[in-house]
Amino acid sequence: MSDSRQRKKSRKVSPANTTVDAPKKRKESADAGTAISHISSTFFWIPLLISIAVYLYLNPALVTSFINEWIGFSEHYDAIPVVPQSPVTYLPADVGRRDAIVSAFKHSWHAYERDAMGDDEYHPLDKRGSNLTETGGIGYMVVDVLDTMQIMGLHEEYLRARKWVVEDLTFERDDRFSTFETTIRVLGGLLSAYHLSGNDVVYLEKAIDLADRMMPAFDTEVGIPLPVINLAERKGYHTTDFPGLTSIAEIGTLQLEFRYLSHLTGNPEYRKAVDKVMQVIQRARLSHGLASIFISLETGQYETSAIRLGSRGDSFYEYLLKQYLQTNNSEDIYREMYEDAMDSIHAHLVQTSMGNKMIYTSEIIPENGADGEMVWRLTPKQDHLVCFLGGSLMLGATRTGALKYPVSIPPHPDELSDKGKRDWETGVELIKTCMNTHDTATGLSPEIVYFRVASDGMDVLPNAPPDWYIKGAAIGEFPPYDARYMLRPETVESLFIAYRLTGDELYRDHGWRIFQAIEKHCRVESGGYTTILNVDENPARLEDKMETFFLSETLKYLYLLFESSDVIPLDRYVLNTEAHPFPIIKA
Ligand code: DMJ
Repeated sequence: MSDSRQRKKSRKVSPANTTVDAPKKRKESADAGTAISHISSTFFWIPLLISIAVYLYLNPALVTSFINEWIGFSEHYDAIPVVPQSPVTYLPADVGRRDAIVSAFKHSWHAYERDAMGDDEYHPLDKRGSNLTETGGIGYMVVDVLDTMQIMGLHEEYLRARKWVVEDLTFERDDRFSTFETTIRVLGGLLSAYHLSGNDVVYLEKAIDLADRMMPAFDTEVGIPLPVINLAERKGYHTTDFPGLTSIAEIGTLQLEFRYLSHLTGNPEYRKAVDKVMQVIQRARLSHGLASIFISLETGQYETSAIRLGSRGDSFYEYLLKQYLQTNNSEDIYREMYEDAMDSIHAHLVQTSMGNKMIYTSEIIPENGADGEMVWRLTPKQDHLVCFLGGSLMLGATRTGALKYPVSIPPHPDELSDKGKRDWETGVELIKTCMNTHDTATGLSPEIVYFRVASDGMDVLPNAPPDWYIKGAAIGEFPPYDARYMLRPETVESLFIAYRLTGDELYRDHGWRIFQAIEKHCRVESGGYTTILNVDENPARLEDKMETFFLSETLKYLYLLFESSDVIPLDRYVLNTEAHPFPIIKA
């Protein structure tokens, strides 16, 4: 039974029963029939109306969904409900902050529309667009951003974007595109736009066309997809940098999209292709349970390479949990793989910093030892990308680590298993650490930080930072790559999840501070936002690029952080790694 239907049922039964019983008793002791009738009518209707008013006050989602339905907007959130949402789970919007995020979105989108409509990427300083290849755009920006406009209720902008999809979007492009990026941004964007539009078939047709062009990438020896695809040729390719190899994030972050497409079309081939990839990954498990970033396309075995939760590794771990959630917690194999991975992360990668005892994650890197043998070195390096993990661990704790479901908001310790408590605590601490990396001249976090360890020799330096530093950053020199902030979403993604799971205003305050820092240092007055080269430089030097994930993820997560919790509720949606919401489906 649906969530709202269940609520409607209880509204009809319980208040009416109690109010009808009370006047009946009075009737037995009264003499005048007319007076009884008047009193009973008064005592019937007033408590009933009060009960309904109280009930609606505690369940504002009922009112909003009724209004949405009335104005024809209901399909946007009409997903399959998994569990009834308890009234105490409702978190109201912070309207002022939420609307400030919408203004930032408009500031970006209108500039892109003015200067580069339809191009894959946008350069706000030059006021121009560019494409991934010379054959023309594949809707990288427009499609990645459709659902943000739907969620924010930007109807005019959305309709113009939809028109572009109908009239101009084509995947008949004779060049090579990343299998992974095309899946998470374009296929994912089309699928969520399809759902949120109430099944506008335009998006599903485009999604099928795109997926069919990509399917040949899976025709390899063991079934793991080639990292590059020519969309016009319908043919997969190796990369020139790492022929014969692909990365674990690239092959482990396709599953939500292809499975959802199978669900929508009834065609099992998409699902079978990505299921096979998961079987290869499962068979390749290394004894320590962690994934090296590279895997051989020929053998399906891991290559000796770095082990990390950042670039080339990150979203593989994210999708282990989300595959379990997408299938309504029904496929235990993904739960087992996720729990196994989280155990290994805790056993090998989670560390405590020297100064303020902050929790962070290390990488493990293969190197040549003194005798020429291969040795593994623990490296205290954490990418900004790893900041997705705090929220992911907290979300996992309330699902795979829950002793009852749903857990309270925030969960009571009795509601979590020991591993659930462990994951929750690590998640909370990792978010604190990620927030601490915003303690820079701009208030923005660098792309990569190193945590201090005894062997780094930095304790001989005056003013050595107590916990972390940006490697290679020196006053007066061109900033290292690590020092940049490129409008990434991972910290605000975790803040959004943490807020929804705790209701703790601290997370909204953190998100607001990050947004204000973005406004101050990344905003381009003529429109758009851009990358900054050094988070420790104020005023910051700019680099002319506004990534699509700024609009599809960073601003969407910020918007959802300040929006009420009945918009994209986490018990009904799973967000792909590019923040495209898909409804949780029954297996
Ligand atoms: C996004 O494209 C996705 O989140 C991906 O998984 C890795 N990170 C970028 C944004 O930082």
